Amino acid sequence: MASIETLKRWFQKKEEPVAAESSAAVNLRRIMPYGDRLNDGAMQISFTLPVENSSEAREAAKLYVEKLGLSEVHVATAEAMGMGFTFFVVFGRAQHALDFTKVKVPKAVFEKMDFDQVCQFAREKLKKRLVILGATTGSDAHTVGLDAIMNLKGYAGDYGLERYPCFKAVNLRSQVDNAQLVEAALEWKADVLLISKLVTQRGQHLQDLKDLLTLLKQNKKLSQPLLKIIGGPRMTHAAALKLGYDAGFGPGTLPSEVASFIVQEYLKKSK
Ligand code: B12
Repeated sequence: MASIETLKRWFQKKEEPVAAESSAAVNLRRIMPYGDRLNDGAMQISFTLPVENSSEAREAAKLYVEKLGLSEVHVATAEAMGMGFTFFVVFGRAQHALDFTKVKVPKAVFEKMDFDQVCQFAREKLKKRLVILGATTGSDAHTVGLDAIMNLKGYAGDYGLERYPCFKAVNLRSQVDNAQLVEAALEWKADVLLISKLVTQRGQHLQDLKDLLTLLKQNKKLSQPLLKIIGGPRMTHAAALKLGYDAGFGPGTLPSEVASFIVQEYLKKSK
């Protein structure tokens, strides 16, 4: 384990005048990791190697990070992780800079509204109580994300969809089969499907999501329009669109954002 003094020395190695540093403006066309000084490239990486903790293991961790292109590599922590595995925390300096102005991330386009605004919008423009079915599908047993969006009490001080009088929100919970979900959509005459996916081993979540779309397309008795929205910590809007869904929501999503998207998108699609 590295001492605090060693780490301090590591961070302070680049001797640049502090005054010049603090007055320097961030150049968004050339951003770099920041540790102690702007643009010092300092990064912390953690990973596990399948070897016993030893001085050779620590050297291997250092060599591996150097192979990734980092310089001034320093192994800060090496901890045994059960038999034959060691966990490392390593510092190093990156060389590369990135043009932040060129980074583009597609996001669902909608106006963010609060609880009352969503209800008013639905009352005035939809004139219909939307039926929303939520499920975590396939083998996935994670329910917390979907519950955060749907539960009456809500998430982060934001009411869940079950609270909205303009929605009939039904949470089918976890490990729901694609076929079961389609049946439920028919039975409830669903207008919106909310699918949560957390477990992503070997891309199985993508296959499940593709299979669900195929099943939905085959069934001509489903309500139209039918919004299909997916979410989860590894989900992005771009990935959802690529799969053929209407939107994808990732970490930190609030129920009111999903509610806002639903009412606005439903109106667009029903015209
Ligand atoms: C709690 C938890 C569990 C609990 C789940 C309890 C429950 N009832 O949900 C239990 C212990 C059962 C569990 C089991 C497993 N888990 Co687990 N689990 C977690 C953990 C710690 C937290 C997940 C969570 O609740 N997050 C909080 C919610 C609020 O966040 P969220 O899901 O991101 O949701 C937000 C957004 O993504 C979005 N959202 C989510 N869904 C939806 C849906 C829609 C429609 C919309 C609009 C938005 C939306 O809105 C939410 C609010 O902002 C994560 C690690 C982590 N820190 O994330 C691992 C994690 C998800 N689990 C993982 C794994 C591997 C497993 C197991 C396979 C472990 C095992 N070997 O047995 C099993 C799988 C069981 C199964 N069959 O699914 C991995 C998944 C890795 C991967 N790439 O697939 C993680 C990432 C841990 C890790 N780093 O390895 N797990």
